[in-house]
Amino acid sequence: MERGSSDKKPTNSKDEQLEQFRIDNYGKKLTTNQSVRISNDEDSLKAGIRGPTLMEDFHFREKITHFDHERIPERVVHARGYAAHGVFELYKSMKEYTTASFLQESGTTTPVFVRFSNVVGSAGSKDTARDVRGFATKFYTESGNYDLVGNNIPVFFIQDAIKFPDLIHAVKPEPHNEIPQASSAHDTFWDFVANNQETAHMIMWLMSDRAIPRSWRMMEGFGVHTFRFVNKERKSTFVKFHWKPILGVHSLVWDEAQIIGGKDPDFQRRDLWEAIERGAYPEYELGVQMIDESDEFMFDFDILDATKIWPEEIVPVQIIGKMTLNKNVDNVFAETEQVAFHPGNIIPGIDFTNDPLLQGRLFSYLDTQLIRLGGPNFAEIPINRPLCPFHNNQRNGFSRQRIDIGKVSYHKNSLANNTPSTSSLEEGGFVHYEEKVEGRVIQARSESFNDFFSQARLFWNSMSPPEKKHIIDAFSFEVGNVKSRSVRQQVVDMFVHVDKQMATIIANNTGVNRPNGAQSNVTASSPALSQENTSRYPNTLNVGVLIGNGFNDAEVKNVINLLEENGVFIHYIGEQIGTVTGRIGSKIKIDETFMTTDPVLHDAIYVVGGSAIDQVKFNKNIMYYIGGTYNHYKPIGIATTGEMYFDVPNKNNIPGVIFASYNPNFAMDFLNAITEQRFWNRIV
Ligand code: HDE
Repeated sequence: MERGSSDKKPTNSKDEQLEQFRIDNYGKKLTTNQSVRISNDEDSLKAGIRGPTLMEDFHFREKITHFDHERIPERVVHARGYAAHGVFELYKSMKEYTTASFLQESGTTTPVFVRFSNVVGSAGSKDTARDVRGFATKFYTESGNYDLVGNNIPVFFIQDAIKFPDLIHAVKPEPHNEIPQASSAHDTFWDFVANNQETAHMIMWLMSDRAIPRSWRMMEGFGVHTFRFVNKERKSTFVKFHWKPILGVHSLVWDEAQIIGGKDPDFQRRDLWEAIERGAYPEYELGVQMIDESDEFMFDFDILDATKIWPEEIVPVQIIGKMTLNKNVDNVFAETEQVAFHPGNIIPGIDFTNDPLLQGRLFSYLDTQLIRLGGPNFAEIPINRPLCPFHNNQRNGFSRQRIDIGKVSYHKNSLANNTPSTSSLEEGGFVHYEEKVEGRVIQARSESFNDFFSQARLFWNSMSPPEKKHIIDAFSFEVGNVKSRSVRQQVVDMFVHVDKQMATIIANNTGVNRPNGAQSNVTASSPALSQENTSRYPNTLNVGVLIGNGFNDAEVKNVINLLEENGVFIHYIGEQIGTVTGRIGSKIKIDETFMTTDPVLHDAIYVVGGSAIDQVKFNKNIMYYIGGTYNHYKPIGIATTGEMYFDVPNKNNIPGVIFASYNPNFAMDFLNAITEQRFWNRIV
């Protein structure tokens, strides 16, 4: 029996608000939108049983017309996305720095809605493209909606919003043939990069493992820009926002990401959906970096430049709260597609800075939403409604839902006692921060924005050897796909400023001359940038168990129990959907066959083996799964009954391959290997 969620208890105040809009069609009579009951939904009204369809068939016309208009424009960027509901809980009062209502008392909880997205691909493209991930959070606070519209990379390609259309035109499929989809590996993108060298730092991140996250649950989020906190005394502090995933930051391997794109284009949305459905709620801590206004010019980078980070070792991240995503949407169109994020949605206690990238964004979001959501009334769409009611003199427009009563719709007035009335600062009115500004009207960029390579090199210096190798491989793939030799040469000549050895290998791999320029002389590194130093847990990693009949009941049970106790997700993979039976009769339900899944879709495999109807094919499949898992550096556990599939000398010296025979600690060793996740020192 399939039912909507309207019979479930609301999880928080936003959920309660949404509840009044949810419709459960289960068990109801079919009607038109005018509520007229329908007697036939199979055949249109015709003049004669084999005759033409009649115009007067109002049900047919209404049904088809509605269908014809079902699509709205996809987002011009971040078109492919997926969202979930949750809650943010404050650990630590930030009263000293800000009056933002949701940051006042520790323990305060605020409903949130989060949309993750890919920037480049169309709505129907694949999840695992090499790309920046959007990480947009709407906080439904008591003083209005606050949107933190961030990415999973802390810097951006460009410094001024006026260049955004150029960047996006260059990275999207080329206009003459609409190729390639969801990929930056083509001429126009790299031509843009080489001719706009402020991109250098961002490109290092984009070529790194950060651009192919294992899961949205395992990536960081960043507000990117410098914002302000403003406190009761109207003192402002510069602030950058960070989301830190509790599970640590983990990535796919590029070859794996490409295969997943075909095997399961929905890999990341499925991962989020399933984790939430299973109650393994994704969690992220909110961190802030703060710089006192008086220290604005203390750094060797401009704090208004969105191509720069504030290294965590210089400006520490203070953790102030935690967000938990605990509910999937009921309807992707109504919620995920219609949600409208806007960095301009701020609340008292938070304010903007003069970052020219942020300033431009403040115009773009509302503007794009006017066309995407069909007019100015989209704040009335349930997912976009604030929790507190809103009152103003705005009226009319397409699809107005509310019925504002009375004849007064202007300010100031006497007929309605001058209401709705404005609020003073003390009453919670938003008062813009009174920043002192002076200067000439000028179209130019501050010289303090001119250092493009120091932090790009800082990033490179901070990478572990496997991470550096992945970056070189990514460049070799991306630039190798560029047809213009001149562009390939320009890219190599640009990235020599980051690292000469790196650029030389890329030059060799892409058939251009070795670069002559000099690399930046930065020697510092920032350990916080390397994923090598992240946390590792087995929770929610998924292990494919390759199993047939005749397994060792006690051995398998013991291993699976330990993995499940530690939060590992188990998927039994066999010859056919059904059950397999152990030596002493225990039954295991097979969830997936070798055909329906693939080694790229699992974080590790446990090779149990056994007997099958077509033993030759069964064995061949197991060998394929071992090969795929091994080549992507992932853990492999070999049961005593699986030995024959991995018959090599020196068994104990293969990184991340754990054998059960003669090993009383097999289950724990395998669990530790799963937790480790990748074994980069493996020879593949
Ligand atoms: Fe966006 N961006 N952006 N962006 N952005 C949009 O707004 C834009 C930038 C980000 O899940 C659009 O409603 C400009 C930085 C996310 O619905 C659009 C510039 C960051 C999302 C737009 C930037 C972002 C968007 C398209 C250059 C990270 C998806 C649809 C200054 C801090 C939100 C829409 C969602 C979406 C404009 C740069 C994050 C066109 C002009 C930097 C997460 O308005």
